[in-house]
Amino acid sequence: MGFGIRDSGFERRTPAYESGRSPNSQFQLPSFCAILDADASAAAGWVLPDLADACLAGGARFLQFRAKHAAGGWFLDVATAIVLRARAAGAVVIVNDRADIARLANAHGVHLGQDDLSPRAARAIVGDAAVVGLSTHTVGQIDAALSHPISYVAVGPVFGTSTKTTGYDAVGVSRVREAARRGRGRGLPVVAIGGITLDSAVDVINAGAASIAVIGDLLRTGDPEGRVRAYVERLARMNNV
Ligand code: 3NM
Repeated sequence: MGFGIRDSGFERRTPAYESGRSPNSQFQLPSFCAILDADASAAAGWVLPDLADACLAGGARFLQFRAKHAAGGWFLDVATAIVLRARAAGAVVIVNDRADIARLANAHGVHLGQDDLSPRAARAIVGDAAVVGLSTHTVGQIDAALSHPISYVAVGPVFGTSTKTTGYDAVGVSRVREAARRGRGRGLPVVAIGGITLDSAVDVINAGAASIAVIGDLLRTGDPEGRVRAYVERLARMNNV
């Protein structure tokens, strides 16, 4: 399936980043990433596996599970439930921050923030074949990210967001364009995040993002399945024109 990751889990092989290749550089990221955020889901009255089902039914093939305030046992149980659903649907699922949970839940990889484990340390846990993404907010962080063993660089917040206190002003689509330009030379795709809505999705992809990641706008209408379908169809139309 996508990302060249074996269903049996993370395999230890000679790390690509030690041989100078960019890990997972052949990967084609799905253009839409549904982030299943534990706090936002609970506030909207959703149980996470049900929300995963809704997003998958709507056509999402790239999920991220994020639970900033969760206890480890609960986090692993829910991650495992989400991974089972995602794999059955042929979707990629990554875990925010926790490389240990990603590995134990048999997820495809991990999304890291600037203060989380370094990409190299996370890879020691999830393996060379896994997806490892890194959040960035400044041009300096984007440049530094290019030398890490990562699969994609995330850039945000593109627009104002009330979902996360990032400590950064909105960076705008111009920063997405800049990140895409810098990442291109390394074959590193850009995932854009922060305040993205159905109305702005096309502009963000047009600025060079390979993928957009969304939390709040999925939950806003009360119909995440329909909302995901609208994103997937709108982005698919871009490829057909
Ligand atoms: N990370 P929404 S912005 C989780 O800039 C996250 O790195 C960001 O939620 C970053 O789609 C953000 O509701 C919140 O704005 C994304």
